[in-house]
Amino acid sequence: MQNIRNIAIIAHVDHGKTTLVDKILNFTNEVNDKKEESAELILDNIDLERERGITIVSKNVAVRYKDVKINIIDTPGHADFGGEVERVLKMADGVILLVDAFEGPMPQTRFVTQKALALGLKPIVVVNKVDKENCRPEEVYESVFELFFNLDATEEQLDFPVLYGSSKQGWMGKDWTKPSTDFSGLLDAILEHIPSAPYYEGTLQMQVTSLDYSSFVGRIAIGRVARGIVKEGQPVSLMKKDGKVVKSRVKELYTFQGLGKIKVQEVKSGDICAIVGIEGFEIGDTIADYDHPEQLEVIHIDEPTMNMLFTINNSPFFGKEGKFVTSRHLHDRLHKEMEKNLALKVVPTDSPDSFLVYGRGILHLSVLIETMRREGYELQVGQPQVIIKEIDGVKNEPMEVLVVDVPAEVSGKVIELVTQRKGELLVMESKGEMQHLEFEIPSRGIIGLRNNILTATGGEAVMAHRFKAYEPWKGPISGRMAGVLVSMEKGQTTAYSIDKLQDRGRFFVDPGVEIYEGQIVGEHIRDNDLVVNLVKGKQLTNMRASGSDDGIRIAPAVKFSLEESMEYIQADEYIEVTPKNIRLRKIYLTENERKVNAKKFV
Ligand SMILES: Nc1nc2c(ncn2[C@@H]2O[C@H](COP(=O)(O)OP(=O)(O)OP(=O)(O)O)[C@@H](O)[C@H]2O)c(=O)[nH]1
Ligand SMILES: [Mg+2]
Repeated sequence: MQNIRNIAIIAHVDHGKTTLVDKILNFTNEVNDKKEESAELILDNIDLERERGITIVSKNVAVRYKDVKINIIDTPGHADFGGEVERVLKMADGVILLVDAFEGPMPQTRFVTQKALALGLKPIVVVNKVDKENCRPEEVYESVFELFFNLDATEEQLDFPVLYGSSKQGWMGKDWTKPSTDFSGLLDAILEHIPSAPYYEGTLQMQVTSLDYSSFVGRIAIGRVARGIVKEGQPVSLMKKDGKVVKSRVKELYTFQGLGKIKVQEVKSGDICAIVGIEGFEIGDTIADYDHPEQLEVIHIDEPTMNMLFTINNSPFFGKEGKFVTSRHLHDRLHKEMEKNLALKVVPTDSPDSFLVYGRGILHLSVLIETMRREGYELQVGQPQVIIKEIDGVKNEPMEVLVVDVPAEVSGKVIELVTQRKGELLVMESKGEMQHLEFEIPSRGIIGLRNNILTATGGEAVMAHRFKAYEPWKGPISGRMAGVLVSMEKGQTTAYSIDKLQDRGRFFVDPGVEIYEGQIVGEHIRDNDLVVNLVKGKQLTNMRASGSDDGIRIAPAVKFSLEESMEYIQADEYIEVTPKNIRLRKIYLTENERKVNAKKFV
């Protein structure tokens, strides 16, 4: 008799899911007093996840505790990857809902809780980060209870067990004021409250709920065996969403162990496994019996909410900093990405040099662009556009719930900024020493908002948002308030010329940098664009070390991250992305061309 628990860890972004999973892996390794043996590790780790400290794709791990195998699924908390969470919940019988002991439930907490409750999963609530100063674990527990209640949890679900603790310090227990020393409290709660994964007899049924990718074997199908047994070498039927049935064969079979996978001969229903060798599968397909296939209910995948134009780099600096620069390169890379990046769609345009790339939000798209730039690609991207839909003849746009926590004295500024962008204030209450604000706002209005709110609040605001629904168009929202400073010359910037223009705005480039005509070199203090010459200089000043000319003090250049750039540019502008630089530019480089084409962008 197999003894298995399948559990997903869900939470708002940064509430500590991955830290918890990491520490549980450590802890159970110690308990079992042996290191991973003979585990074939084919689990890939993504550089960007490490650097940015966010989870981008969900991961399966498994631990052994008191002779029970616990499959744990770590999920991403950022709203852009919410669709992923919804899918992988299908592999679980229960969830650990993690909530930050200061922040309490946030928009993504609500979303993932709602999905878990609707699937009838058994919840265990963990109030995490009780080591933080100013934390308020009891209040947070109360608000989680309230959240469950508002989401129509059943009596049984409302009776959830709760643990308090600190993933970082490595403990969870019943009383937050009396730290325990390890995770046994939590693991015992899993054994006690999460039902054992049942074995169902019958012909094979397994739904592909996520996928892994290896450069050696290609795409690997991951899912929970719902019925019967799957065996290595077994011929199977792959049942597609559209009803087509394709004959295939299980080449290799793995289950999860620790951080890796181990090769096995067979997997019984109830366990989660990875299958190599199934050609052409998609998420939601059923792997079923060869002769008598029966399909499981198809999973729907979240529609993209945003698109961006990806085009080859045609700036005057084209080809100087990257290895892959042609439209062929761009085309092939984007199509390869679609194999593993489920929520991504690539659509050709009238021009062979450009593609419309559809994704789930700024972060989702920026992760792709950042990855490409590190691989050596040069490309340009346009302003992100939200996807407008016609519903019953009415123009609809995506609306989001926006939550902002700010110190009370600056909350007025935040409300003003959000309201200017057609946001509507729905909730305002105090939370510790902070003011908690909830709005409903068009997705369009959120693009570019973060920068403004952080500036207006001296960096104190904490913001989170997530998609709510499509609703009728809310009318025009003004774009960027400020105009930009555009270079009229190609050449090297001089301290002299930057200094002379300092009262016109703030600059994005330092002295001594190569720029081109049409490049955006700064932000104007007025709302119109201004063409400036940054390359002229007195002969003498040119010769001296940049920035050190007598009597010249230049404010440091403002450097935008890729995401900030994506939120900053307007419809008539591009971001030029190369392995070495992120530059902003006008699509039309000369002032004359811009005048002629101005009408295209209104
Ligand atoms: N003080 C404190 N910090 C913690 C604790 N647990 C996690 N953190 C910190 O919180 C941050 C986010 O932790 P992660 O484990 O990456 O959070 P996550 O929920 O996996 O985040 P996403 O995957 O991006 O949704 C990190 O800086 C952790 O070190 C805790 O118990 N106490
Ligand atoms: Mg994580």
